[in-house]
Amino acid sequence: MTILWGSASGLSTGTTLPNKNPGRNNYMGKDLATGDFNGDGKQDLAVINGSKTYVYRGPFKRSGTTGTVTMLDKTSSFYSTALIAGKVNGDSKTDLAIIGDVATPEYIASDVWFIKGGASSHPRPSGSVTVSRGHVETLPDGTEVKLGVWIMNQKSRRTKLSTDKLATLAGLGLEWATA
Ligand SMILES: [Ca+2]
Repeated sequence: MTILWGSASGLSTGTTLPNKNPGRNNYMGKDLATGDFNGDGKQDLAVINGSKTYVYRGPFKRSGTTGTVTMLDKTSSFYSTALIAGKVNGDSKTDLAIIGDVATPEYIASDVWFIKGGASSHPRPSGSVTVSRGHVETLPDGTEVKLGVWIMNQKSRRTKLSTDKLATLAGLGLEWATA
């Protein structure tokens, strides 16, 4: 992935970012989102590389050096597919939603991680949202996800969900997933 530098005459020379997840089918840059995730005044970059999301913290130098790079989604059964950045809560930091697929031996489902911006861009899912039973979420590519029904289904079979999955759902504020 290459950063092209803006200049008075438009985009000029580029700098290639270090690939933290090299592999034949990993496709660094499948999706990306920018913002100041840690609130230090420097723009950061969230990038999907393979099935994992990485945050490259600014500042970015023409030599190719960046701030700290962190892999956010460390859950092996979560596969990042899209990123959306925006300021969701009232602080000055950019927050990040990671959309992805969760794969278990029984099924594949869509999932979203909401990650609040912060000093460490803490990698665990956090925050909460109320979703009505009939809610349908439309993704950027037009795909419709029946999120309300999905959550009801998870709740009804909560005794069969993996510990990882329950922890993720509990972290998103779904109290029935708390042990
Ligand atoms: Ca920053």
